[in-house]
Amino acid sequence: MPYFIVYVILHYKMSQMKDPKRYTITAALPYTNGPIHIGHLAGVYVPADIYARYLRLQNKDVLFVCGSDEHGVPITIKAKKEGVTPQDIVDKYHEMIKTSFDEFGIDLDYYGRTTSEIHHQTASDFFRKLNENNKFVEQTTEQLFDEEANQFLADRFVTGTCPKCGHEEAYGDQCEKCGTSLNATDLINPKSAITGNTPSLKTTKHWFLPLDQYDDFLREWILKEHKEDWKSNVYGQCKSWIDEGLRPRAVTRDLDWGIPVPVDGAEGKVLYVWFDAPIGYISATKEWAEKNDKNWEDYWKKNDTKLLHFIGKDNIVFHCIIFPSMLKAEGSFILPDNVPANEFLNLEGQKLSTSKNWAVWLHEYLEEFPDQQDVLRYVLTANAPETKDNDFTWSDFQARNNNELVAIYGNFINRVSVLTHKYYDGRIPEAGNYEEIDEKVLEEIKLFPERIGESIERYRFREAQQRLMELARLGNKYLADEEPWKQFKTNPERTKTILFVALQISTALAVLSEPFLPYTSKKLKQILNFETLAIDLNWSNISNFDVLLPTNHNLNKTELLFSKIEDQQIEKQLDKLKANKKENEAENAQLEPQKEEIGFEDFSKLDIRTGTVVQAEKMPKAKKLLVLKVDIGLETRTIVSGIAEHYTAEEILGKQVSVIINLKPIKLRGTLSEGMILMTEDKGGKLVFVNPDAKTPNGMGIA
Ligand code: B3M
Ligand code: ZN
Repeated sequence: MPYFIVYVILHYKMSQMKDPKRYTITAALPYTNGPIHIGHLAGVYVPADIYARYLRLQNKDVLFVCGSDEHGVPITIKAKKEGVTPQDIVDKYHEMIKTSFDEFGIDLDYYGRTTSEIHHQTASDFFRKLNENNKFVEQTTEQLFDEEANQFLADRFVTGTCPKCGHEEAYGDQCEKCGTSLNATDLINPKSAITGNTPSLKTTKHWFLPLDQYDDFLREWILKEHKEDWKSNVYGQCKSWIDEGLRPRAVTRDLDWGIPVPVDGAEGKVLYVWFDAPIGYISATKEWAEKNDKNWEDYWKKNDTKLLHFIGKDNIVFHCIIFPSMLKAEGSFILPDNVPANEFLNLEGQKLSTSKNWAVWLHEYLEEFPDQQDVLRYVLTANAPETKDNDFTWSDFQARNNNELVAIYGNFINRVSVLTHKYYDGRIPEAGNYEEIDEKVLEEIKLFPERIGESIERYRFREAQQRLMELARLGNKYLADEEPWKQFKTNPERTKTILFVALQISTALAVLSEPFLPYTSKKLKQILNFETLAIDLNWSNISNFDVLLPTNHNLNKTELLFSKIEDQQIEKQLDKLKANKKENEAENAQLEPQKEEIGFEDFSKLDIRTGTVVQAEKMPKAKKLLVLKVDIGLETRTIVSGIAEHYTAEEILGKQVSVIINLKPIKLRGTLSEGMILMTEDKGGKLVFVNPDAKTPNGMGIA
């Protein structure tokens, strides 16, 4: 192609994307096998929401979609464990996750689910089209098989050693330690997650997407065209995958939960979850379009649409390599313009983990901090893991709330509104002549939309929020310097001007905070009485006006935007984490191996009987010991028991217990103990009694 034509095409493409006609913004579909936590929010949903809200505030045509990812192995494993159906699991968590998004102001246009009919249809059609156009290779290969469970093992059904980094708990689809995407048969020493058995090999047929055939396309599209604009963590991962050599990837599985493979000869097979899940974005768009009288294809097939995928770093290969290759193979879709993936958020220095319950769950957060969604959004954005993994700590949460939101933003707004009410009955005063500082401040306000917007458009949300806070700082400093509360008596005219200017800053803050702090923005707009303003202020127009809030406009009554978070609230959260950790350790505690086998004669030598505690007191100077009198039917025995850290004497008085009565008595701290009470431990490590589950006479034998 002649150089100038290439230039024209490239130039055309780029200028188009600079000012796209519409935006399709997707946020990774959460797996529906558990509730969501702060890591999800920080990595994906808050940044995506900030971006979408920012665009909407400029009256852009934006579609922001997400939905529940309801297929895949983790869901079936969870269902098995709980003895319910996969559908039960996804129904439960779909509602829970959807509610969490609503509560935290993740302002989606549509939240779909991959068990929906439209999705099954869309994904099946997609597969069929690729199949008809010979975009797959069918291959019969040997796959891992669990004889006992009578099931093929792929993805999360199998763990083993990562061939690349040696991590011993890599999954059959991915090593979470080094991020490599794997095939189950790559694992060294594979083990079934269902039975723990070593799998055998069994042949089965699957459909593969020959990623190796997309090598040229991916090199051109990612490594050349997006070298400059994709985040370096995303670009780097893509580059290393491509450089390592792409291999065909199976897009079907032998499973009974998922979308049936829609071709003949594929009984008992379903689509691979990572084949159907990203198509979920398209299905959600279709469902939204149907309800809103829109054309879904505009958002997926028109070149003047900018498509963006917000995801976490473990999803990069799927969104940058596999899904685009699928879209390319299909032929009629646009490709993502950017995939702004974040790194991971840790919690108090440790990796967030659903299975280990090391997390701050969104639904639980709201129980402790009702109506404080914005505080969490703020802190997560301030610490967003944009370029590297980052840490959430409760003390940082408290400090950011108290020292930034309360002390700067809240304090500024509170002073302005309280003084306006006090001096002018809530009516905006008329400004007199501006001093230099006033003019400077009023001019500076106009710079903020672009300043903040520039960071947002580069996916630098922490920086964007810092820039927003500079506006609040500007306001706070202006008031502190001008001291209207001092001027009021001596210089009432000057006071009017100061408050007038401060009210303009407040108004800009109300508009510009919305993407970051939607609840606060709403409250502030209510205080400032936006409803009766003649103009609809938004991101693109606030710089055009010299006055945002006019003289004589009335404020509504004031309320506090933020409140201080106390030390006890933070301690409570830390205690809760510690308790979760302990519980989890107990659950995962190594069980002792079985002892040596014994004959019945050995067992029958033990004389175990029911008894009742008829007297109990603490042994003096012994932290752990209680001295009990236990009625064992035959007589009443003295038993010294090491349970004082778990029970008080009062608590165990009258309890029925199981006692070994023929153990040779031993002296403990000078008291002869004539028996032993049977006990075990609960999840939290507390000793609990092993006793008959109905009241029995004392002295009954236990065998
Ligand atoms: N459900 C993975 C995850 O939650 C996955 C994302 C799908 S996006 C199409 O990490
Ligand atoms: Zn690895």
